[in-house]
Amino acid sequence: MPASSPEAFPMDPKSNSEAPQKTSPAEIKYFFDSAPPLRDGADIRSGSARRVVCLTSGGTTVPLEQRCVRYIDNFSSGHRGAASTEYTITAPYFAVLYSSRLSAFDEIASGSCQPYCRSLPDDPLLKCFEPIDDSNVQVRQSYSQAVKMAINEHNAAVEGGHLLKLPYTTIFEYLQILRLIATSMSSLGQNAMFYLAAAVSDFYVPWESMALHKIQSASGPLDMSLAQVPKMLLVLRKEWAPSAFCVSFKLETDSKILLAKANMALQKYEMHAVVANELLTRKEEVTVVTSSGNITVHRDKSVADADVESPLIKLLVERHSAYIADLDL
Ligand code: 9Z3
Repeated sequence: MPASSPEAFPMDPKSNSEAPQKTSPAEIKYFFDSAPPLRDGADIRSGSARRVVCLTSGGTTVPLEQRCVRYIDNFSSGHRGAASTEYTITAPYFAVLYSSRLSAFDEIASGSCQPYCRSLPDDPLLKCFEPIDDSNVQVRQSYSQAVKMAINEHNAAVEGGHLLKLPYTTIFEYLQILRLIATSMSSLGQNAMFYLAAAVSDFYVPWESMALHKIQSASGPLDMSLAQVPKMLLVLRKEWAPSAFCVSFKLETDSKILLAKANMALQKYEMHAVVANELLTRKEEVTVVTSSGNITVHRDKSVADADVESPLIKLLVERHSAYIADLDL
């Protein structure tokens, strides 16, 4: 008898008894086959309602003193991460955990570029606002649209639970936050994605061998040796979040070595994609290096204000969906 028809389950004469009844696989199948289709079922099946991206941005600092006055920095304006966050939230992702660089000193407000603030000037407080009398300040007309959009879209993303911001400054904070996020996200399996655009220090001073106080110049030229920061990408892949889709970035200034280095990272750290970019052209084009070949993504120059992150995120979202579909088979 077909399991899809109610006749498959004639009433059991003992059905009134107190003994727990065993549910047959046919009953379970009938229940689900005959249930009215779930609203949003397609979204849930495709995983889009549960997908989360951990997106890192900005450059990590390496302090030279525990009570830090001086530090070594890694270049990154944070623009790539901020733009990518905005596009990722509108893609079929439920949430973005955005870890970005805060200023090296608590007293200084600016760190790296933040989502929804890309169209604001560098010093928005001074440029966007004007005092109108002794106690009131207003937004300058020329910036009112940009300020309104930044506040509305940012607040909607945060209040809607789509954007969680986790700031870091030093290499110590960055890697601890990454490990915390990754181990917490491992339960999402293949629905988790890592998009590691932060520029991460290769060398550092281990905390225990670091001077406590400001290094004195009277002692003569500074001669210090830096230890290598342990490579964490393979640990992320193998231990912290083994089923997640992982994208790392490779930055070089010499175009001749860029693709070879990106390929090396792809293989050595078992990334699903490595985005290769050159410092001077990073806003115009990037090459996505994968085991099935390379794809170069360009900014659409025919559109004013177009950026390379829009097609880049589109491509990576497609790749992540294909990765999930493959594992689901
Ligand atoms: C990148 O390559 C980013 O695309 C940029 C973005 C930092 C160039 P901006 O923030 O620039 O928009 O100004 N990030 C990763 C750089 C990095 O440190 N990669 C490591 C490496 O190259 C691997 S994790 O060895």
